[in-house]
Amino acid sequence: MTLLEKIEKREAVIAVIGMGYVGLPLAVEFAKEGYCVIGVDVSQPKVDMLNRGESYIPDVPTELIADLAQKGLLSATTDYSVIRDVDAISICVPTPLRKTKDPDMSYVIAAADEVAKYAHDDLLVVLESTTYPGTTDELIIPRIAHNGFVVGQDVYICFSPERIDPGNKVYGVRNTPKIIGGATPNCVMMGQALYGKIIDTVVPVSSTRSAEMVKLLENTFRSVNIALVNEVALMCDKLGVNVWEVIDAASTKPFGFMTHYPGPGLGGHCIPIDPLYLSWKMKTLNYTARFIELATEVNSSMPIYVVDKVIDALNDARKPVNGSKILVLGVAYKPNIDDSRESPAIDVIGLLQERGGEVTYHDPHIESLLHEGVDMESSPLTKEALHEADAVVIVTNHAAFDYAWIGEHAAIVVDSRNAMKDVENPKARVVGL
Ligand code: SAJ
Repeated sequence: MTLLEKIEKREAVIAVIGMGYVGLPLAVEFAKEGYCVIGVDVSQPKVDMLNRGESYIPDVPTELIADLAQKGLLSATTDYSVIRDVDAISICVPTPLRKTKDPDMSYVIAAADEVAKYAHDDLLVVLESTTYPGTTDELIIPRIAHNGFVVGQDVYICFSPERIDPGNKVYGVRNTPKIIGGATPNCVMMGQALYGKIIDTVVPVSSTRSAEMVKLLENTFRSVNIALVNEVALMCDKLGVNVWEVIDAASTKPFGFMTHYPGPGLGGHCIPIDPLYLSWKMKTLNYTARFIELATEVNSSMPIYVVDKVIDALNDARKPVNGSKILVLGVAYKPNIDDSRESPAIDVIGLLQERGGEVTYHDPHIESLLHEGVDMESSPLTKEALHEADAVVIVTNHAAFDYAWIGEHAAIVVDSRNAMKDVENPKARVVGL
């Protein structure tokens, strides 16, 4: 049976490499469609949890994993040799930055080397990891083709950017349109045939580079627009104008405007990082991606801007930061999720501690925070804790917080998310951005 026939008959065996917040939802979607899916991950604990029918990704219910595992449609392993017997592979490994802010392609290269080891005729390989234009052509194809396979004839290679939005209750794998670019027209056809079985809308583009660039445009667009409103917040502060009112009013324009909000900075493993993959690639072509560099500069300056607001608010109360008790509310990188990677809260906490602040935090979704220089446990959010705090800083506006209650019991609230907007006449002094 050809690969296309196996795909059509749902008899293709699929491997998903990297069972994180991108790979697991994708694997589950294929398994729900009736394909036999093998998750390949370097983490033995993750592999064991999946094989026990347990989920470790909040957006993927354990009951679903248990059901699919019990039906034999979903299993996991650390052993790449399973690739010998699979028909299609989606690579969903991390693409972080090194300390030098250069792309760290080690995970992609390691996965590609393993795939190349076990590659065989009639195999589809799709890279999903967000990366710079040229990655698939330069790092994936040479490794897979190294075995003498003809790309587009013996093996099929595509790039299809992931578009997972953690915590999004409306858009998931199936109803988020998926871009796919192939090394050859035959590759796109094969990629579309497979992804079209689990995703309502699959959008082909003319090359893998184009598909890689689509994703970077999406996330650079977001980073630059967030930087714009962050700078507008700084301008409004100097003008004595309420930036949130300005944005809400501008948002009434039914065309030609897209709402973004200022905040304490950019978190997550996508928006702060992906644009730097593009600017790095452009540097190798002797081009400076000016918007990306400026947006990075503005967004990176927001944590200190928030800390300055705290310092000024304490100063108005004749309290030095040094020795003051400061309670940070919300350390996840965005509301209602349990992920603190690259969270601006880490910078805010570090900057306050450097100035002698006695900082504690509370986040209902994050029990402990262990990042460069910050090693803390979430402290209980009680009336007493609010009374004892010289200042409370809202960094992440989780829905779980009772903002009226916070305004009732805190002395000072520095609100970097306009979370207190609906609280009428709070006892606390509320300071916005
Ligand atoms: N943020 C702002 N102001 C805004 C929007 C976001 O300050 O107006 C901040 C958030 O607080 C967060 C960071 O930016 O710290 C990133 O926010 P995000 O909503 O982009 O969150 P991510 O990184 O989990 O998800 C994004 C996806 N989000 C949306 O499209 C809504 C999307 O850009 C990508 O699909 C995804 O990253 C990815 O994996 O690339």
